[in-house]
Amino acid sequence: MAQKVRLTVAQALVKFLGVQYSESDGEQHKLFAGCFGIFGHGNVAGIGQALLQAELEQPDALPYILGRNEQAMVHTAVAYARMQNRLQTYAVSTSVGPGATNMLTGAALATINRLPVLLLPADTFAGRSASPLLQELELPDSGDVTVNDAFRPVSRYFDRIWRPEQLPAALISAMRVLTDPAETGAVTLCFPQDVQAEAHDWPRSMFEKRVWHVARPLPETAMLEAAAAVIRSAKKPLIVAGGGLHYSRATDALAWFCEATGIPVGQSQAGKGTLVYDHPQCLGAIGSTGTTAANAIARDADVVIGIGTRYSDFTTASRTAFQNPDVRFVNINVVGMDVIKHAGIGIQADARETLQALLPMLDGYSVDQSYSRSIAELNATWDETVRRAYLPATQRATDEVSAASARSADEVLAASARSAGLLTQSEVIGMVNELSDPRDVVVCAAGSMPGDLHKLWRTRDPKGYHVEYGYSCMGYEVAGGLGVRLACPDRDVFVMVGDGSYLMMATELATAVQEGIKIITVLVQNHGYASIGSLSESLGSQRFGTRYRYRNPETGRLDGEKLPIDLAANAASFGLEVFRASTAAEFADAIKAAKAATESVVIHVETDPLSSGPDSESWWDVPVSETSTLDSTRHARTTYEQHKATQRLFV
Ligand SMILES: Cc1ncc(C[n+]2csc(CCOP(=O)(O)OP(=O)(O)O)c2C)c(N)n1
Ligand SMILES: [Mg+2]
Repeated sequence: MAQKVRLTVAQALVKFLGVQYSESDGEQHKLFAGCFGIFGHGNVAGIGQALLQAELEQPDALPYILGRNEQAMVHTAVAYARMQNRLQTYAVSTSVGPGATNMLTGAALATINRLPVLLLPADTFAGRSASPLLQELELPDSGDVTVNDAFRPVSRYFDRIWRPEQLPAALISAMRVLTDPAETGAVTLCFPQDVQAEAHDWPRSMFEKRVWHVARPLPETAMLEAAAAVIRSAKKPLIVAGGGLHYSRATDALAWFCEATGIPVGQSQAGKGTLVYDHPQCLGAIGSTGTTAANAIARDADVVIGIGTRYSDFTTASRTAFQNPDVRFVNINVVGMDVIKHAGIGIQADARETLQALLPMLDGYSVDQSYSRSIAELNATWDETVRRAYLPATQRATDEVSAASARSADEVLAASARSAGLLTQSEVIGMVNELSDPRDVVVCAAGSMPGDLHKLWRTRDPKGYHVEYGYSCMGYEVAGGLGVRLACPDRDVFVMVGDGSYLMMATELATAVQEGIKIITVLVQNHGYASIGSLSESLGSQRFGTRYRYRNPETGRLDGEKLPIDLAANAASFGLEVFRASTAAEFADAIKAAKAATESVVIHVETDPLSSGPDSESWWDVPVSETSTLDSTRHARTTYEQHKATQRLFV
């Protein structure tokens, strides 16, 4: 057999991707479930031809899916990778210019969330025979810069295949980074249009099945001992659980560790589900959108054990969550830059391996009974808060009046009158939670829902909660939901999307219809940005520019009537079944019908934008103007300065 095989660069790329596998715990997975794409002149003849040839000759090697928006295709791939614990992803092929740069936001999202995705933007001619091309960036001072160079800071590996000979080395480097737990993120390989179509003689070995082992770096004994000594000294320890625990598949190890030691767990957005909501050591969400239980424990904790967390500002309440003057940190993470955070004792290793090695070293250690009792009490209080938040607004009002912590009856009645007829967002979340199956997945990314879901969603399965909050990107929701469902066709996927996010990118509903992929989209209409509106109000900016209203000819401002936009009709235009729910009963019926459906469904529900979820007793650092002509801003600045004074840097 000839040692060489003659193929174009694009054909070689597609053939290579089809035989890559990841391996973890002895199990192999196809690294690329397929390739998303949108064709333009930059990729239609090269990579497009190669994908066509592959579809006809080997349909399962790298199935092609046509998306509607390049950014959205990256979201879908990333959501899929997250559900598959980073062992599988998709490639995404685009044209040159705008098709390529449309992926930049997706690339940043992947890299920030540390999720693998292979981006294949086309690039302008290596040979420059016809420059400047349609959509080519021309710079007077450099000849080798294209718009694709913008991918460099948001990619964990970036390469441009100027010559066919470069391809094998570039592909090997790309696969290594995609399957490296510490380095993974967006990997970008740019393919100049002319090079894609160029033929070359490739070594046959390049197209043999290749298995990429996903490493579990082991902890060093000395660091384990140092960590064990600190934990043993702790009276009020707390674990901060991040997404790394999921990717390491360490959730069982975490449960054993907590049960043996009694150490409670607060969860970041990515770490939610690492313990199920009713596990005795689960304090739920921590930080700016946390539960009062997790935040009370965090305030006094003397040892904080961060596992697989980046300690984002939301997780640490902008570094105000931990107020014990003697607090110390132990950080377990595969990523070096996370291990050193908060001047912690760092174990740069796999979470599961580390928990398994650490547990015997803590033999005989347990938190004392009074600490366990206060954990149980705090959890019971929060559970009651959630129960009340799930109630219909009117019922909640009466319920709250009778509760010991009730505000004045007048206030409660005013609140319920204001929201008369409209469901509250907490109620909507509660109904979705109660009417979904434990293994179903809730998906969200931006707006007021991520915070409410973080606090209120009762996660009953480790993978049942999927909120993208590394980049909190409006428009992720529908596209991400598609990726989740592709990864888990046996779970229903509830995409919770605000009207703002829906308007930004609902396009992949078309892809869902095209592919017959079922997602249940709960479209929460509140006529603008409830999230940024309430943030704006709290910062003295009076909800400026956060409502979807007509420009008022009398005031010249955006304070006219509500826009008549009908998003339910818009959703129906995709060829989907749409339910309009305005009462709790209608909403419940719609969820039941959606569960029974075999195709994608949209549930349109209008909610009260002014009714917010329960308080986290926490803070988020968003600086307020130091000087202002507005009273609202001056008051907010005073409050800001009070909070700012409690920030602790731990250097
Ligand atoms: C792409 C993008 N642009 C802007 C923002 C800032 N932002 C965060 S939430 C939000 C409003 C979201 O509105 P909607 O989806 O209606 O949710 P709601 O706030 O009403 O719950 C904005 C503009 C963002 N997160 N992502
Ligand atoms: Mg909204």
